[in-house]
Amino acid sequence: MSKRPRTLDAFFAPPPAKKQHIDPTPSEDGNTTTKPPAALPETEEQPPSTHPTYPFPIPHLPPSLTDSLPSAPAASPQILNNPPDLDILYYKPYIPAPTAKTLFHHLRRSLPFYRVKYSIKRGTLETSVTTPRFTTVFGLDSTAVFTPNDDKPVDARTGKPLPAGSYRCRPRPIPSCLASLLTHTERTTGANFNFALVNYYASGNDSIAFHSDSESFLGPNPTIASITLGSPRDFLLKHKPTPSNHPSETKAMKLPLASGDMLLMQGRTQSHWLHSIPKRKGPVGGDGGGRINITFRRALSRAGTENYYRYNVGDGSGGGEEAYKWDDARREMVPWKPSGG
Ligand SMILES: O=C(O)CCC(=O)C(=O)O
Repeated sequence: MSKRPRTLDAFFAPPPAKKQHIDPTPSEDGNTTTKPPAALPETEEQPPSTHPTYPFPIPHLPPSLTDSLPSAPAASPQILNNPPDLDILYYKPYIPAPTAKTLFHHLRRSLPFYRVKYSIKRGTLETSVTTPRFTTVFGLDSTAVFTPNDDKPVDARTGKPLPAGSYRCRPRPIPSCLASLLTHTERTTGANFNFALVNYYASGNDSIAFHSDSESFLGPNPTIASITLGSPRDFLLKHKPTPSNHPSETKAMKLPLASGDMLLMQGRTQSHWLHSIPKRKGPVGGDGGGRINITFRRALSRAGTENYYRYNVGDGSGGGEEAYKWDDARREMVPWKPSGG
């Protein structure tokens, strides 16, 4: 693959091509691979993103990276479609290691995170749950849009302001540092996204339980791009139980995700498979054990917006949960206070 010196901004700048032509070619292990798209143009530095819903301004990506960077994606994806109902493109990596490292540190330092509490009812018993990782979310379902000069979303069809109370939550526009990565990922994959969900796993003790992203607000067979930055973690997959499951289908698969890797989950993956990041004992390695996961998705209705903000920022009744911000001196997320922020 050819290499030329490029900036980090250039790496994530919206590339010119509309949609990549997927050209499957066989690889040594019998799976198929696809060819990467062409190189991307350079762009100017941008000011931080601001919005009344952000607890603090969110910087744009750093203007330069001295390293030489290859064209993105850094490797052709492996197609994982051998087990029944699985349809995943595994980019290993999508972002080359030096860029992934810079991006990890930039996003960890820049984004507001939350440790959301919510309650679940099992029968008559109500249990309080604290999400076992830091989360944050930006975006808006496809029924509404943010216009450049409007703080509030407007109706996507008419462009008119939405009636008061249309959303219980307060949707946040996607800041430029994530928007450029989103646009690049859209061009790489041919998918369209309107949400960026970000998880921060501070250590091996943070996790996400087996689940599928199969909510009706994503529509049937949603396409979800999932990017890993920072420390490596195992991504487990197992087929949802069905009466006729073959034993080989119910066996969990393990993908050892490293910094810069991307999974493009599509087709029947969400309707038939569960995935998780289990807790990990002992040192996690790389970047002090911290890992960022970004998922880009497309929500089709307001229910998606309400759900994503409820579970990734907080219920919004008192303005949301307390925001956390990375503290470089303490090497941890600390509650963010406007005066000390
Ligand atoms: O951290 C990951 O790789 C998985 C995240 C995930 O499954 C989710 O956010 O729904």
